[in-house]
Amino acid sequence: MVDLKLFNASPVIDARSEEQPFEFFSNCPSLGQKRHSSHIPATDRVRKDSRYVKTFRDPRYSTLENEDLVEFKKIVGDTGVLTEAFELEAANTDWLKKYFGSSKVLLRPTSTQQVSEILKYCNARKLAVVPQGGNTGLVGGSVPVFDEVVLSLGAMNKIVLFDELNGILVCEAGCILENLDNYLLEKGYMMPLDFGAKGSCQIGGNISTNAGGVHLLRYGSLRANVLGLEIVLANGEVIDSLRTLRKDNTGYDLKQLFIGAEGTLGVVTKVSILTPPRLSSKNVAFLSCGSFVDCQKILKEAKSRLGEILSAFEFMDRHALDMVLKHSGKSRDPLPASKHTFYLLVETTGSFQNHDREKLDKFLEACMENGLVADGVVAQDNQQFTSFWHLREGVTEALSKEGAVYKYDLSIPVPHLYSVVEDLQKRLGDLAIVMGYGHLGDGNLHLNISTPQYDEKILALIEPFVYEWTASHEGSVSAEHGLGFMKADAIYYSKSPELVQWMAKFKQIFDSNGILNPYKVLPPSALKETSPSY
Ligand code: FAD
Ligand code: 2HG
Ligand code: ZN
Repeated sequence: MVDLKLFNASPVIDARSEEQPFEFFSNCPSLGQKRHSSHIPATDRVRKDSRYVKTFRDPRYSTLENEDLVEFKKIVGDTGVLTEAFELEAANTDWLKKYFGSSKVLLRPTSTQQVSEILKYCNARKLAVVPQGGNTGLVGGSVPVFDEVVLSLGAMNKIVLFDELNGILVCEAGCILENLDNYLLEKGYMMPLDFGAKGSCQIGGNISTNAGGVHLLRYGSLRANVLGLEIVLANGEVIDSLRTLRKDNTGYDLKQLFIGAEGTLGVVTKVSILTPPRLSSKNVAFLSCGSFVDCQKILKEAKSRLGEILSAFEFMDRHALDMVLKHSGKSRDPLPASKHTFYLLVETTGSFQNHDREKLDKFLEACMENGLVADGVVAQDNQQFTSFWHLREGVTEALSKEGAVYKYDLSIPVPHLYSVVEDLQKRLGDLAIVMGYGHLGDGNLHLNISTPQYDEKILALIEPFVYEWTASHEGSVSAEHGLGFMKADAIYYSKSPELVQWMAKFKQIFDSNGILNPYKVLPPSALKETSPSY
């Protein structure tokens, strides 16, 4: 038996800081979301991304008029049309408080029919529209760039049915991920995806970003778990592919086009999803490790020794851990004896605790004997389980409290995955703290660069360096967060011009007036080539 230290971790839940130094408008209610922005002085509402300078409002789009509001009220009623500045502030501001729109209206439909009528009207009027879920996206995809109409799905939050035999859930797109998981808890099932924003993000947003998260390693991507979708196209047409079949090879699988389309091809209104059984035995080990090569060897050991019970394999470097420890008051270092360069969080989920624990112990024993693990601890109870997970999932929030953060979500072949962090730290020297964390089991690095404030000169040192580095190592510039507004131009680092042209053709088919989420995902130049109206 491995002699791992016990650690009495304390609970580590903290609210997102309301003390952010930049953005728009005045005070605002939360619009039903858990987190929202506080008042930020007008002088600080500087758009932090230089892409704004290069992006011009497309003159093909109409400007909102009073008659439009009258029409919208006919569709969704007075309470479904929000126009006060204080009501719009949160919807115009992204989670990072880096991207700001200036929409004058937010619509809250309560049915597919209403979404259809809204889009039909906006398409005819050429009013641009941004579909918005929980607004937790990290690439500026969920907020308007200019004055687009915000179409919020939050009021469409009903569960349609749950098939207890097969674990198939059908629900509306605005259901919050954590609420769905809590609903399934009573039924003995769980959502196949999980990540830090679960308390605010919506299943429609998850599907539209093809969100990954910490359990993709075990349960697969949303592409594998989504069985059907109901989608409203830009012209109001409803595509009903809301099937509940596990297997269905009749023709093209059209729903796949809308998974990960970031609201540019259609609005997801209903979802049918396969959910795995919730198993009773869970363990998590928090390990430290001296080198990235050793982290990889531990991953290999985990795959072969834990096999079917391995449910997460996450990593973070010391900078990332320090960031959480600094900003999350109640968090404690589980391995305080000495500092190490890397930390791993290895989770198992199974149905028989003795069996699972024995496997985990054997795995840890092997890692210790081979000198791969420097130190480690296994959670002894739920509180420790939660607090270990908070150390990993709390990094994003901690970073947002530190100051400015430049975020890159990269897929890189695992042997090279951490080299970009080291190369960038060398390049930036004392100007920034460069850190890496993420879903090592999936080859997904979250490269984050923390600086006191946003600075164009620092951005110029990071980009295009990071994108070129990633492309030269056969990686992807978006592993799981999408392209949004931030990375629309960067698509060519991961996709050939020919593939981008095919994407633009699909955009033209589904949204010929280009009203859905403009300036996102595909660069306007790519759309101009396919559509004469651009
Ligand atoms: P939004 O942010 O509102 O929208 C995201 C995109 O989807 C936008 O382009 C929007 O237009 C579109 N959209 C939203 N709803 C619909 C709809 N119904 N129909 C059509 N288009 C729609 N992401 C991961 O993949 N893995 C992680 O581990 C992860 N961890 C995170 C942790 C934190 C603390 C935070 C803040 C974010 C994290 N994210 C992660 C990013 C984000 O939470 C996900 O991208 C999430 O899926 C977005 O869901 P949302 O409902 O907030 O969508
Ligand atoms: C995570 O895995 C999220 O924690 C956020 O995808 C990553 O903050 C980030 O860069
Ligand atoms: Zn992630």
